[in-house]
Amino acid sequence: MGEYRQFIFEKQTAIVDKGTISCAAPSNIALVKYWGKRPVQLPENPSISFTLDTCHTKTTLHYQKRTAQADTFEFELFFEGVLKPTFKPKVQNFFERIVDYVPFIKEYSFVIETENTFPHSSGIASSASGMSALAFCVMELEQRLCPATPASYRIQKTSFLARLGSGSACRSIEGPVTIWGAHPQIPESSDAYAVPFSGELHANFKQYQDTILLIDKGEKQVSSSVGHDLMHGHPFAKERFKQATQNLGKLTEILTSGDVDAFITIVESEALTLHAMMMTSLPYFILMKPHTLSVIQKVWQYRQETGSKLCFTLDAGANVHLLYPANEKESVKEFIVAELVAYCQKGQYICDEIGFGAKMIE
Ligand code: 2P0
Repeated sequence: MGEYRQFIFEKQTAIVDKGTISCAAPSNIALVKYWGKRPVQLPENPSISFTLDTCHTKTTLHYQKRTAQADTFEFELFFEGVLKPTFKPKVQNFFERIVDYVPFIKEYSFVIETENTFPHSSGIASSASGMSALAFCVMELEQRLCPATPASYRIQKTSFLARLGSGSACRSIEGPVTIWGAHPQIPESSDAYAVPFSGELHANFKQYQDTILLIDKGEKQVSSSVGHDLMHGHPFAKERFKQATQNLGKLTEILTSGDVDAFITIVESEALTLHAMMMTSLPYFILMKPHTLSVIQKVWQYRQETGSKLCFTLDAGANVHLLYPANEKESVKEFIVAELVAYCQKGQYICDEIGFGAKMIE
């Protein structure tokens, strides 16, 4: 913890008994992937992502000052209106990791109400949006206890706390593009929190679209935490971490220059490399499904035939994220309906686009 003393809460200046905080925090899709970490939640390589918009978690935190001092956390958790004791260990673990930085969480009892805009167990990771939403609420409470906290500090600390909940969550606080992990060409970058991409995002990438094809909604056979762990002692790990660092450097230049073809090459290579790491882990595993590969083939064919700038990326799962410029919205939609919906479970897909991060809601 020593390194991050700047994030330890020190001076309470306001008295806060009870209240409510509601926020919405989005999911994000990595362009250069985070895969491999060291304790506690520090990435082995830097990653960069588009913040999403439609896919988000809404969380309401009701807080009430406890009457007696206690050394435990007190909270109840409702998911989509239903009390969910099974979700408690994740939040308990999160609170344990952040308590040194936000000690006041022991002084309150909480009721947490949370819901996702995307279907439950759709294979879309809810940890990024869920943990960033909860971190955002906790930081809003800190703000109420010390209203003079500068906004820049608050945003950075929110990302810092979110990371301790789930690595990729730290990239969901801001948008439209964020970078997590120290990178030699990006002086403000850090392993401890994400920072917004500071370059001028080229017009080609504004309102970039992400349509998520729900290929397989089943429970993943190998969780991301196990996958990250398998990068320890992985024969290609060292080269992979080096490659990710290089790809990130190139991608930040591409996001400014607007070279969409170069963007496609890096993004698709990153997706396949992520899954190649899984396939070459010991034990090895495959998260793609036959329909994942069918969609990839179709995307390549479509691009060759039409000159479209449509490309794909993958998360740690079978679903395919289709990325494309806003001016292709109509044509790609037609292509999806005609050629790709058949590969989606129950024909389901979600249309999203890049967004601007977590925010308070009424
Ligand atoms: C990413 N993924 O960069 C990569 C690409 C999945 C594939 O970060 O253990 O849920 O909570 O830090 O963030 C998924 O892993 O893992 C992930 P933890 P997380 O988005």
